[in-house]
Amino acid sequence: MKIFYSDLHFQHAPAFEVFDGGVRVPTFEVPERAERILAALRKTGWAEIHPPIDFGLDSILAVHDRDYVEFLASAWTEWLATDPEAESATDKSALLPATFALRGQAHRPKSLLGRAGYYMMDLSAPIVAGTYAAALASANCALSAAQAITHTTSTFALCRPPGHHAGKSHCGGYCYFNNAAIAAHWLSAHGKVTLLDIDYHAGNGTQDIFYERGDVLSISIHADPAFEYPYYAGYAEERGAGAGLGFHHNFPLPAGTGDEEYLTTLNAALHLIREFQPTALVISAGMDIYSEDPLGKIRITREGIRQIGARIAELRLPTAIIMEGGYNNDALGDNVVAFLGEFE
Ligand code: OKP
Ligand code: ZN
Repeated sequence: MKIFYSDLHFQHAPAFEVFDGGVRVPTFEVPERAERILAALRKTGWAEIHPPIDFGLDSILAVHDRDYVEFLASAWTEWLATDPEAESATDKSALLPATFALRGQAHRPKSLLGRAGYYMMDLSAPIVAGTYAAALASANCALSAAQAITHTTSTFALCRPPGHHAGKSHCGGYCYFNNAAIAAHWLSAHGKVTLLDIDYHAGNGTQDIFYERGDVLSISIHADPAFEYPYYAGYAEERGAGAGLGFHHNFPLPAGTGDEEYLTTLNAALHLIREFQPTALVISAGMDIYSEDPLGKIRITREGIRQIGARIAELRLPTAIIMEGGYNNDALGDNVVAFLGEFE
């Protein structure tokens, strides 16, 4: 299997994120995650690791608003310029605002902190020196995987940072560019596409991007946002709008969901995919559904993860598998290999 990986991800390593209650904690989304996955893949007999191809900004601008992309591109330099000692000062080691725009009452301001609060949905997407370079490389891994499935069956993009919380014009939840959506949009030039998101968290960014499109069927299976991040999207009644009405599906799950209930839900999602008859499939593959994940509250075993992979692979569609979350670093590599192995 072709795997797309870039070591530019190392350049994105924020020291902290902010948790509920204002607690500053070391970030869960660390470079070690990608290195653990890479190490596990290297031990298999089937992983061919390739650097990504550079697709240029147009493929990203097809999904994200230009002003948002420009913000990400210049934010760190602008932040440093506000204080020449910024990089070494702990309170300036990342750009993170403390004020956020309200829906329906948002003027887009010129000031850097004003724009930061306008484009960020939360305190889990700090911008550091290498964020933009790493996010671009991550999107290029997803695009390379998308292109590869036009002539092979399945590929894996070892994306870091992840992407599914990033919308047309916002970052959040460790995500800056929506890698899977960028890949799905690229593939949509060749026919109907399905994006299936199995990350533990609802793919609110992906929902935002495809909500009014009928040519991309987007489906997300996740912890119920009634109790879990991202809280404001991912509900079952959100089914798309306009030309996209009926082409978005959310499957919220209760805390404690186990393999059997998960697989029953997955079957319903797979049924929708078979009816839609896409020419290609993109998977947002988050391994935070795992029972021992520090951020997750559902209980999928490694055998469950393998079975999820097996059932999706049974669709026999060209499939670009895009890495999203998963924070149990000791188990992450083996979980990814268990899932991917079913597509080999
Ligand atoms: C990214 B992905 C903790 C705050 C929420 C954000 C989680 C982002 C998950 N109470 N932190 O979907 O794995
Ligand atoms: Zn997640």
